[in-house]
Amino acid sequence: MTNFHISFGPEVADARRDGRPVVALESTIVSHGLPRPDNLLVARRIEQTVRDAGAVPATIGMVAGELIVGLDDAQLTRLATVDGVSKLSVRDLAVAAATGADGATTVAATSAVAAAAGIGVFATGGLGGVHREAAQTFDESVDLITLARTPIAVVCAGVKSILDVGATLERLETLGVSVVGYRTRRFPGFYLTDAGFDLDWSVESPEQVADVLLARERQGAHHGGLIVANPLPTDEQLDPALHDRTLADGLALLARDGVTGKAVTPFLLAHFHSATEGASLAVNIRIILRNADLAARIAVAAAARRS
Ligand code: PSU
Ligand code: MN
Repeated sequence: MTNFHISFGPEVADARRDGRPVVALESTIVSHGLPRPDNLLVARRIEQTVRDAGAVPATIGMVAGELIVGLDDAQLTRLATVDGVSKLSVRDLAVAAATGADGATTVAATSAVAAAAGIGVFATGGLGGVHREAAQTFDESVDLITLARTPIAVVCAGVKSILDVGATLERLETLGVSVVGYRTRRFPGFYLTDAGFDLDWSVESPEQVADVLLARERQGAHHGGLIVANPLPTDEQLDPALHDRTLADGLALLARDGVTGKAVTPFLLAHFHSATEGASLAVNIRIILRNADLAARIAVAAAARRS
């Protein structure tokens, strides 16, 4: 009989016991966001980046119905290479566990599981958000609503530029999710350094983010997420003209092929990777590695505040 709890990888279990810094990582980018065979190599590099900055990586996912915080290399390999890995949001977790599924966790599911496991910092590429045409399709990522009620800091490069960024920022405000720019007052657009919107706050160092987390705990008045928006330097972003062309083509293909629901995000990301002949993939990888490094330094600073 399965026990349906969270299982911890040995490295993460030790770190939790000793109060050492841990960074949660998602598996949907590995199974559904990045093309094979780069996905597995990148997944390992993300973990190594977290280690190099002094924290323990906890990649979260489900293997044969077992929800794991801290996948080992064999489990990570399975989620990166096997066909039929489900994309798991929060609502899918229990069904997937009870049916013995293999699954990759989205930002929403990873945040919820990480917070349940007592992990306070999470690194990803870009959040889900409000899709263009959402007024007709109602397609808004549950990432937003989950962050409204999940106390975790998520380091990301804003939301993917394939989304309606302005509407996403409005929803984050309504939902009470804190948003700070890392050394910027402009909200980043994932592949692009600047999505064209101002932010109210910027933070200047990992220590300052740790101070925000401590203030939230002490105030006890806010129990949602904190988005730390970490833009790419302008000389590392995707060429904006190439970006705009690729996005227009991708949205047209989406309509032509009738892609809807949770297939939309993987479809558009795959379109970018093939249409830009790998340029968007290189940018995507840079984003994730930079976010993993910053998240680790925040986790280290937060652990130092606590000891
Ligand atoms: N950002 C990326 N690549 C991804 C995703 C985000 O750079 O693959 C994934 C995340 O797991 C996020 C999900 O939670 O896409 C959002 O999917 P949806 O739009 O269906 O909610
Ligand atoms: Mn959606």
